[in-house]
Amino acid sequence: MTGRAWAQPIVTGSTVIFDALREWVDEVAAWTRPSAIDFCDGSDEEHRRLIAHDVLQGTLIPLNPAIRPRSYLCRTDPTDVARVEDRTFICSPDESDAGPTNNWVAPDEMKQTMAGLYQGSMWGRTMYVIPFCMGSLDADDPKFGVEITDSTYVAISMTVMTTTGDAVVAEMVRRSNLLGHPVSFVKCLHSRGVPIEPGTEDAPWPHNATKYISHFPATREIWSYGSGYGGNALLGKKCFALRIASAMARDEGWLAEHMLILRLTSPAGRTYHICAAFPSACGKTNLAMITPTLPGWRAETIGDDIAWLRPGPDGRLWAVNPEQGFFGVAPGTSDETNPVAMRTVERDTIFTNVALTNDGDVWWEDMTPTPPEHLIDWHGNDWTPDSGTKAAHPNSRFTTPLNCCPTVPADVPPNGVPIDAIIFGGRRATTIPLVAQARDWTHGVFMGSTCSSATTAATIGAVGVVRRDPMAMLPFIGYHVCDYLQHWLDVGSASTPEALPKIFYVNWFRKDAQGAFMWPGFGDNARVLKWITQRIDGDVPALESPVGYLPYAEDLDVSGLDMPPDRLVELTQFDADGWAAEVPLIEQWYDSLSSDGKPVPSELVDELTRLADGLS
Ligand code: GTP
Ligand code: SPV
Ligand code: MN
Repeated sequence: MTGRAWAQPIVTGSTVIFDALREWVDEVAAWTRPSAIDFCDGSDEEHRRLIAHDVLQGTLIPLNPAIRPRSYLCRTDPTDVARVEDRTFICSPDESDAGPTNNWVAPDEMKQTMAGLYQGSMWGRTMYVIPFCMGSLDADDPKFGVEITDSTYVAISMTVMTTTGDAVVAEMVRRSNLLGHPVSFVKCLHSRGVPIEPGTEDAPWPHNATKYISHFPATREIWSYGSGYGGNALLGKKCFALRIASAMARDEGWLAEHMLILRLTSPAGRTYHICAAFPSACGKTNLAMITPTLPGWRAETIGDDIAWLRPGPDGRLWAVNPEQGFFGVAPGTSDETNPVAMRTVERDTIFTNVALTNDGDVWWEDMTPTPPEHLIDWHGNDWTPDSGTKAAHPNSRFTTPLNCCPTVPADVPPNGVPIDAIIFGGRRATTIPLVAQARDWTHGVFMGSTCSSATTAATIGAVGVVRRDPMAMLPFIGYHVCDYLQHWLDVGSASTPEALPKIFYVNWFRKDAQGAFMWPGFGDNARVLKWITQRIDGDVPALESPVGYLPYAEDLDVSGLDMPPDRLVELTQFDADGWAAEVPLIEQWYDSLSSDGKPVPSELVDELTRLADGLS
């Protein structure tokens, strides 16, 4: 392979940024001993070359170009299939800054351990240096990063998920010259930890049983070792855009959140911008790509996983999607549930851990009502419907550029869109109603802080266990959770109730006694969105309950739905028994959050007291 040596001049002008980069690249190369260094330019030609490399390597399998042009299947090692939360560390200088929801190791100690692991870890491999930008290059305050990785799959995926290469370096140089000093960038180091010893063959999916996903918020660095999968390895995503960015956001007065961004236009032509935070594999991509079943409503997709919300001079929160691509859950995606995603992945897509059909296409559970008679499953083995196993891994995913999605608007403003509503949610079979509106910002922050959800395959560990997941950020808050909750309150205090988004809580996942979902979900979630927009506009009354404003059943537009009235009532009403059981769990949760002299903010404790009092 002939990549470009990193030291070759890229743009003329200031060289300061290269000095900072060069020093770091040299240092990393001296530890990791790669056989070549490839400074990625972000060009299409380079993308094709890297893909060709991984096809030769056996990491990427070309799909049938007549069915899915320029698309590939990747099968990972079966033990490297999701984020590893128990191997994820927030290495703040002070342990009390990591708080009770994060693993902590002192920065020096972690760096010593990991520097040992990185010794010779890229031996025999190419080290890619990938300058990238989170957010538009034209934004007032885009955030820059450089990922060093020894994985071609990661290099390819980074060019799909972010803006990379020469254009980024040129912008870093331009801004450095304007500032008179080098722009800062997040140093993101990644190695799979599998050197190629002379005379040995490389594996299609090399990874190391020892894994570390370490963050150094004080110095804005990320060190990742051992995994090649998703959020463990594509360091612009969860590591940078949530964990490190949440620390930046705290310092700079904004919010970095695990949220989709949706633009919704009513039949009357009024446009709303909505952010929603649901835990991993709980419906963000699906809501971001919603095809409303209510006539006349139109939805556009601005982001599906991460939102950076900055207060504008008008006091409103302006949201940008810092990413350029989707890394979406495949299983459950179909023409019925998410036709927009099905159009999005028709071309230029890398599928990871899905099944392969006889004609060289992909398949996953529930993509079609009846599975094909024969497949090659995600392990590479023959599969039939009688196999009794999943053909695709439950956390199998598609990696696709934003511009493949037919509902992504062409003209998203670089500094974001003003947010009218924030929705929290999770996967709960009981208790949590279909939708509730917070009384005000503080109550909304309380709602967010109590978010709970059944765990999914997006992270290694047990599936289906209900856990608290504040703002859907439990695994992504880069500092003490109580400081994070206080920061949310502070962002509210810095604005006015009129300018702030209205806050809601939804639950698409209530189940009946037979275990079936009670709410149809997907496109029909537009019915709940309609009520939310009516509440924003003050067009519809609501019932005040201890858990916020609830819809009167007759105000939810269920026209055309086969929805028995008693089921709608059950979905929307306040469940006194359920909440009586829930409140002690929230109390326990709050008790577990106070640590290191940092209590849960008193305003939120007051909200909990108010809820408990409301029940009695
Ligand atoms: P991450 O990418 O892990 O952050 O996930 P996500 O929040 O984007 O979740 P996604 O939209 O990919 O949905 C995850 C799973 O939930 C898929 O299998 C979907 O089919 C399913 N799902 C999404 N929305 C709904 C819904 O409204 N109702 C039901 N029953 N299932 C849904
Ligand atoms: C999530 O787990 O929330 C994801 C997938 O979006 S990953 O990029 O692996 O974090
Ligand atoms: Mn996510």
